[in-house]
Amino acid sequence: MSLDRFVSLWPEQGSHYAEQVDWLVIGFTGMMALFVVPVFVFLWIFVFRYRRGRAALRDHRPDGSLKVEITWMLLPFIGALVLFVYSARLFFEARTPPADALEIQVTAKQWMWKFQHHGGQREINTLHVPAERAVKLTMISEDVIHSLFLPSLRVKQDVLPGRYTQMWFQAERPGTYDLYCAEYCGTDHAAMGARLVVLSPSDYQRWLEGAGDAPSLAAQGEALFRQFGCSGCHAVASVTRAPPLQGLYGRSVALADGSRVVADDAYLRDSILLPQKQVVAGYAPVMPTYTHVMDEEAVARLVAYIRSLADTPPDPSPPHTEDPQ
Ligand code: HEC
Ligand SMILES: [Cu+2]
Repeated sequence: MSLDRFVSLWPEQGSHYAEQVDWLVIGFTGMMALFVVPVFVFLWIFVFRYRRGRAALRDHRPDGSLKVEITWMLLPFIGALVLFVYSARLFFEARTPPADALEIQVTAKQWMWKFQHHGGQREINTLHVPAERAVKLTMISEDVIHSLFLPSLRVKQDVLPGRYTQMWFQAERPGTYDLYCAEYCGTDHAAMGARLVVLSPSDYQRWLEGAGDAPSLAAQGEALFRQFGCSGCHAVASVTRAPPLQGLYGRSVALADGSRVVADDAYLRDSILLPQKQVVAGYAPVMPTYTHVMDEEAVARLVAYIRSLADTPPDPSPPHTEDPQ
């Protein structure tokens, strides 16, 4: 293991975003140097030229120059503004995953990383992704706060218990990159590392096929939906009145307290684990909580299943008709 792994002036750049972040750091450092270096240069010149006992001309001190003062205020202001605009752009880019990003679900726990792919493939402490493709991670913790850090891609995001957080990146070149936990999370925090394996698109396709033929995440969710008795209430013909879940994802839902909320991943998760938190308008708050019954990975599968129903039209009547799909 070389020193380069710990201290590196030019760390590996795994994405276009990483290059831009580095330019921001270089730009900032450069601008600071532009301010600091002249101050110290003149400081030392004057210290020597005008020190006590030295025969120097001390008359005709200038007592102000508007031009100089305006210049030294305006130039740093413009410089800071340029950096601000550049970094704000990067900030928005980092927080706006492209709509067609490949979605991967991440569950962190002391002290490991678990990944679930859309197709149902699961991995622990290794994550395979394709190169040249935006990848969006939806992350949650089963215990304390962790933080997923991919130094070569210059992205890092806290992973919290009880709340989904998201992060996206697009690795440009195949290779293996380090993945760290960047939030102290207990005894084995330092060992909570993983590998990000970036494959060429065709290798990635091959990997997906070779990684076992588990049913897709949504299909696994559908199985849980029956196993946990959700269908007993949510199926069209059920006795208990519960809202149909077809076409729910992405829609705006009216709640019993008069507010509205968009049914995104976080809303679906909370509906399953904390059903009393947001009760749908017009329904009795009779749904049981599943907090101690299923783990976050299972919830993520159910969310994937309900998402897959997004394109199914909400059609509660007439009962006893099977869904065409
Ligand atoms: C005892 C009947 C019952 C069971 C079992 C049940 N639910 Fe519900 N569910 C309801 C009712 C009633 C509502 C509407 C009131 C509310 O929001 O709590 C609801 C609301 C929801 C919502 C929000 C729907 C919307 O339109 O916004 C989701 C999502 C949901 N349930 C998913 C599930 C899942 C997943 C399971 C199984 C793990 C499940 N439910 C089990 C009765 C049930
Ligand atoms: Cu951790």
